[in-house]
Amino acid sequence: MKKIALITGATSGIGKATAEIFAQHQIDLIICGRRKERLDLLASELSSKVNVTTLCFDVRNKDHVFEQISSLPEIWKNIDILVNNAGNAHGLAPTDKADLKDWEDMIDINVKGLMYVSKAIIPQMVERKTGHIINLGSIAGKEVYPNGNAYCASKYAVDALNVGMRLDLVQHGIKVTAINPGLVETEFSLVRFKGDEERAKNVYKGVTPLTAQDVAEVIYFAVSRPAHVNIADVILFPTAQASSTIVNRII
Ligand code: NDP
Ligand code: 8X3
Repeated sequence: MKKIALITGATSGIGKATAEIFAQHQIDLIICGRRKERLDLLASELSSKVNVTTLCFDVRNKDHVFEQISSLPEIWKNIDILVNNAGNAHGLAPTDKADLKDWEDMIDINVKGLMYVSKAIIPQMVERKTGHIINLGSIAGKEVYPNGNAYCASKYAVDALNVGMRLDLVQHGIKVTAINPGLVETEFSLVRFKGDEERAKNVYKGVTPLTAQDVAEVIYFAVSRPAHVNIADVILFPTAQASSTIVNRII
């Protein structure tokens, strides 16, 4: 039977690449993000392959998240796969200098946003005794690095929520998977450095980083395992990376 996936942050990077690979494998899509034009464009590109609908919301807006998800027509309500991907880093500065608003945004988006979307979708999975939740963590949620402070805290929270979901939802037959990448070249660094293209490019200087497609392939691998197999937790690095801080740059 055809499955339905809801992907947050599908307008760019890992979320967009995941939507594309899911469409190639006949998974119907609910694609989400704030940038409506991008959602509409992606929907029109993928709708020759699968059924696609869009939901435009900011994951920080709790009421809007619940309204949008409950507004889905009946045929879209049975979501089999939730990809909790929306998120970003904002800033890279030491604790004493970091912007408090950046810190608040990362907690509001990466942690609270993921909680709102999950709480809006999990009840029907519990009722149907099936479902698969993919949470995008990060190596930043396994090892803190200098100046990573609140971004790392947000991804450590995702790591804990991932384990918590798996422990609590196992009795309902729901799979929960964490995908924790290292360096992936997307719009991530451009957002982190507030549009500073030079600084964003430097993050990947001398390395071949992962692509969004590399991560999406691992996500598709996880969702395409047989019913009795759950990929619980994956760390995914470019070959040149060994930890949050050890990167073999050839410059
Ligand atoms: P991108 O910046 O390319 O994509 C981020 C996506 O999140 C966009 O689609 C954006 O959509 C969405 N998003 C951001 N803020 C909000 C919001 N407030 N409400 C709704 N959607 C939002 O980055 P990546 O693809 O790299 O990041 C995806 C995930 O992967 C994130 O959780 C990130 O932390 C994680 N990750 C990334 C790594 C990397 O090196 N790139 C490594 C490890 C993990 P829109 O702006 O349209 O709302
Ligand atoms: C993104 C990877 O190392 O920039 O989560 O934090 S890193």
